[in-house]
Amino acid sequence: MPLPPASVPSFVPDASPTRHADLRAWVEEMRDLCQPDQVYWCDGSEREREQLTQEAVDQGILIRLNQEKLPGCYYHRSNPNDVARVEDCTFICTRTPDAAGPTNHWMAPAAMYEKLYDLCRGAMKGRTMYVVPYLMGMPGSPLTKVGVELTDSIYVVLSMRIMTRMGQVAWDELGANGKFTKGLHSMLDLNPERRFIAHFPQDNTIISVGSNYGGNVLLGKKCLALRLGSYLGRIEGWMAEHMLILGVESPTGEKNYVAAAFPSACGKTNFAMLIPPKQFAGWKITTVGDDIAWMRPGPDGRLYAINPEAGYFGVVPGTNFKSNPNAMISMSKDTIYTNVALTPDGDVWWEGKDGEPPAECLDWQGRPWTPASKEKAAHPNSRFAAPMQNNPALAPEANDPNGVPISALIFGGRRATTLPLVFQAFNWIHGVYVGATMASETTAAATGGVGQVRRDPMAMLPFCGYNMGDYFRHWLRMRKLLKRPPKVFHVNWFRKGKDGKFLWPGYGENMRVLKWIVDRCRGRVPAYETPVGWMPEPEDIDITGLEVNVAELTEALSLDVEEWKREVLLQDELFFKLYADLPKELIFQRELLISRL
Ligand code: GTP
Ligand code: SPV
Ligand code: MN
Repeated sequence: MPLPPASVPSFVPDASPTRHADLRAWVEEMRDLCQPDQVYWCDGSEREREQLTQEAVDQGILIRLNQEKLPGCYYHRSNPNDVARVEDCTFICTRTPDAAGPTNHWMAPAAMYEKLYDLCRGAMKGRTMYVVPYLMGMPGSPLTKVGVELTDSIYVVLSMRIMTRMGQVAWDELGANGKFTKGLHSMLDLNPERRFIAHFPQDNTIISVGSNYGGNVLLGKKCLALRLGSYLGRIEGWMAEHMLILGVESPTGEKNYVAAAFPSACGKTNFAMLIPPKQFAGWKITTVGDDIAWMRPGPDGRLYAINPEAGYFGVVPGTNFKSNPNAMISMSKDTIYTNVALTPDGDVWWEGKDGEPPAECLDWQGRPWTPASKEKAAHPNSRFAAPMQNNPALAPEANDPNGVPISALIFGGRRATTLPLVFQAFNWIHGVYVGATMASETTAAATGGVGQVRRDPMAMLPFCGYNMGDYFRHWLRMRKLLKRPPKVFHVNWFRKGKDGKFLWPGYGENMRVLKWIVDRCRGRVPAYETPVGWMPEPEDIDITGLEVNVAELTEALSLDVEEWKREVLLQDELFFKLYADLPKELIFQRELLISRL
């Protein structure tokens, strides 16, 4: 469908591919508000992708990369003031502040609508409003949701086409009367003072203005799949979690699935695409998802998970053929790179890529860069958006509407001290306590300081769309809906020795810990009881062929009771904040831990 020329009356109802009356009325209302020159309804076709890509290149929004080295790949630089999620500008607009809870920013819905509609009034003059229909989930899954994002950013349209099942497939799923999440996005003038990511759970609506970056604007991802998703999950009896999902296949063909919640930039994509070390011949890891899990009780009483996304929006720096070959291959074609460095031959570069740095290139802001430069060439939160089909380890089950049965849920943070390499929670309630009290050092994935330890319950602190105390209660309640609940574990790949170096090599070697976890789920390995949970003896973790020696592994697994006493005190910060809403089970768990210590 060619773009209508600007002189054509801007809204042509018959151009709409849907008979959905509410949707059409809403699009018309938003067109009146934003006053774009034209409205373009996306169909998700290849032809449309080509046309929009060409237009983005013509407008300087995308740069075509070297098509011999990187077929179908494009390069984008965001505004330097707009490089990560902005938690301070993210709001949950429930009717009462209590419903959003003390860990979310809140504003009354009417006040927020007024503020944002004021900002959007006429904001798309001279621009096109793209109507982007998309699915979170696959056609036919009971968990799948339809979203429609109105946006004035071609970058968003092209990224949504990679990250979600976008286009006709969503119109088909929606039908004439289906439910859908409304999303309105305008870049405005990218002024951080006018940047808001607002969620209206009661209206199933998201409005995002003033940004053009990742989780702020790809509204299916953090806004729908996690913030509104978690809100709906509580009402509808399922869970929306910030978790990767992977399959573990043993040499005998036994298959297990695990889901793991690590905070932003703490290793989900790497773990989901892990390649086992050569000592694990015959073991295979397959990726179901790398960021988000939607889970519901299945007919057999187990917890079943789908990945609602269709692509990966992954951290680039540090990715190479040694740390994550599957990610390297995933981003070798049909990928949009954002905020990495650009070499003179139209290739991309970043800190931690294989090989030598280029003698010269342009950094993420377009400034000349050489290896002598003091600043980094790629932004620490530079990202790739790649279709999941590119991943050689993609699990075929990633398209299964029923999802996969989860044997283990794994929590993990980036912790230089205290937290051992791995431990298993005593039971579900203790597991909820372990998840609720987890913490991690902050990363470049959100604006603000980097490296400060903060509580990040279930890796959901920035993503829980309602009161965190009620969220814990929902986790506890899910136990009653499950006959065979997953076992719960905690891992820490990031513990450091006295020399300041990581004690554990991480990446593919995490297979060694994952094997212990799977064996625990199947009741095949012993564990010993400690105050914090069940733990392996060093000899239970296979370190053959590793540079790590038994002393280092023992240190990675060690528990220091004095450190743990401090840890429990640090948990108070969150518990005090949530005290009024905290389920009493968690307070009992805390008492039990203190007495064991
Ligand atoms: P989001 O996309 O922000 O949700 O991040 P993520 O959780 O998917 O994190 P990702 O796998 O992209 O890893 C983030 C950073 O952690 C990268 O710089 C990785 O190189 C590093 N990392 C990942 N796994 C490990 C590990 O096992 N050990 C160490 N030391 N670093 C790791
Ligand atoms: C995260 O920050 O957890 C991400 C990146 O996955 S973003 O999509 O920007 O939220
Ligand atoms: Mn994430």
